[in-house]
Amino acid sequence: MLDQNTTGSGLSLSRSHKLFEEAQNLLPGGVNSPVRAFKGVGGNPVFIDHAQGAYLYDVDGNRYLDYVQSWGPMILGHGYTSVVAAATSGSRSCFSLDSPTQAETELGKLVMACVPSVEMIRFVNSGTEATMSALRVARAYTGRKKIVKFSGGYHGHADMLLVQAGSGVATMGLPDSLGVPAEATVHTLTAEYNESVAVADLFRMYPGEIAAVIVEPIAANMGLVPPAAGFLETLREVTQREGALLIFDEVMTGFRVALGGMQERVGITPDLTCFGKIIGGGLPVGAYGGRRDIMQVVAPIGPMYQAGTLSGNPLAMAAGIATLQELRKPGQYAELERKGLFLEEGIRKALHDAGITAQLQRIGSMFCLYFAEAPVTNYTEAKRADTSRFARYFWDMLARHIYLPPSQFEACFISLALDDGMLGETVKAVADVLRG
Ligand code: KE4
Repeated sequence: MLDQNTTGSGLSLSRSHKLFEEAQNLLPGGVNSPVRAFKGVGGNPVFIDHAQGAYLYDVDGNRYLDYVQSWGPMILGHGYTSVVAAATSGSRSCFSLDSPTQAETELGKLVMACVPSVEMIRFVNSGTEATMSALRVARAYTGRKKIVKFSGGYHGHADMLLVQAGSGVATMGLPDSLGVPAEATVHTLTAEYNESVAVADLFRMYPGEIAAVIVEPIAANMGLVPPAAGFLETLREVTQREGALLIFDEVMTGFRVALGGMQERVGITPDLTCFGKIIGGGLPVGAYGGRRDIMQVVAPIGPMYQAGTLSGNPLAMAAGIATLQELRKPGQYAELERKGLFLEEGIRKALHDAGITAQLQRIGSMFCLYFAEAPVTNYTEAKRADTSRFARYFWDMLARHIYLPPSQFEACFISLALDDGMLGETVKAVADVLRG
C-alpha cells in the first residue's frame, strides 16, 4: 500500500494530515460522518479545500476527479451556476424561517411531477429523518409494529434501522451499533437482499404484524447490488397481499438513476418513497411521501407526529428546485447513461487486458468495482470481496488524481460535469493501476 503521507506520483498530503490530527482532538475520529475517516481503506482522509465542476481540490493543492460527489447529491457537478445563483440570490437574505414558504410547495410540485407515486410529501433535513419518519407513518397507518429491512441495506442511523446495516456500519465491520438497546430493534426483521422468499416467510411467521418492508431498490450501501429479476415485483405483491406498506428508500437512487428514480426504471409503485441527497442540490434536504391516504396520518392533519426546525429551509429548497429543473431538461439521463457505459466498457477492457477477475456492477451513473471472483448479489457475498485489494486500488487511483469512495461498501457516482476526456483519464488510471 502506498505511504499515506505521500504517494508514488508525488501526491503530498501533509497539510491534510496536519488538519486531521487537529480535527481528531475535537471530532470523534476527526470527522462528522464515520465513512469519511477512510477506515475502509486505511491511512488518513484527504481534507478538501474547495470543489468546482468535476474536480475536488485538497488543502495540499492536489486536484482530483470526483466520483463520490458528496455521496450522491452533486450530480450536476460542484458549483453549478444556476444552483449557486438560486441559493445565493438577493431574495435569499433570510436563511431560515418559522413559517411556510412558496418554495416548499414548488419543490414538492417538482418532485411529484417527476415521481407520480408521490401524491403528498413532507420535507425533512436528511435521509435518516426521511426513512425514520416513513416507517413511523407505516406503523401509524397500519397499526402494526414490525418492519422488514435487508442485511447490508442502509437507511440512515435511526435506532430501529441499525440492524445489519451497510455503508459506514459495514465499512467498520460493526455487527450493529452499540448504544442501540434490544428494545429498539426487537421489531426489526431482516432478510437477505434479493431473497424475496425469505420475506414471504417472515410474513408467514408474523401474520398481521408487519407494517412495512423498506428496501433500497438498488442496494448501494454494500457496493452496488442490482435487484434480481422479480425481486422488487415480489416485494410489491407480498406487501399488497399482506396489507403492509412497501417503502422504496430512494435517498440515493432518487433523481440519480432516472428522473423518476429506480421506481421509474422498474415500473413499480411503492406506497411511500424516501428521498435525500440530490433533491437538496447539496444542501440538507430529505423527504418522504407517497399515497395521499397514507400521508393523511402525518401531523398536523393526522395523529402521527414529525417535525423539524430547519425543514423546508429556504436556501435548501432553492438549491433543490434549481437542481431538479436542470435534471428535467431533455437528454440528461441519456447523457449520464452514455458516460456510465463509456466508463464501464473502459474498465472492463482494462480488467480483461490485465487478466484480473473483478466484478464491475453498474446501473446508470452509479457503479462499483468489487474485487470478488463472482457477481455480488447480496451482503453475504459483498462481505467476501477482497477489501485489502480494494484499499490498494483506492490509494493507487488517488495517486492518479481519481477520488473514489473510500470503502468497498459504497457506490461510485458519475456527474454530468465529467466529460469524455476526464472519463478517458479515469479509464487510463484504472488500466495503469490494474497492470500494477
Ligand atoms: P443521510 O441521513 O446520511 O442524509 O441519509 C441516510 C441514507 C438513507 N438511505 C440511503 C439509501 C442512503 O444511502 C443514506 C446515506 N448514504 C450514505 C452513503 N452511502 C451517506 C454517507 C455518510 O453516512 O456519510
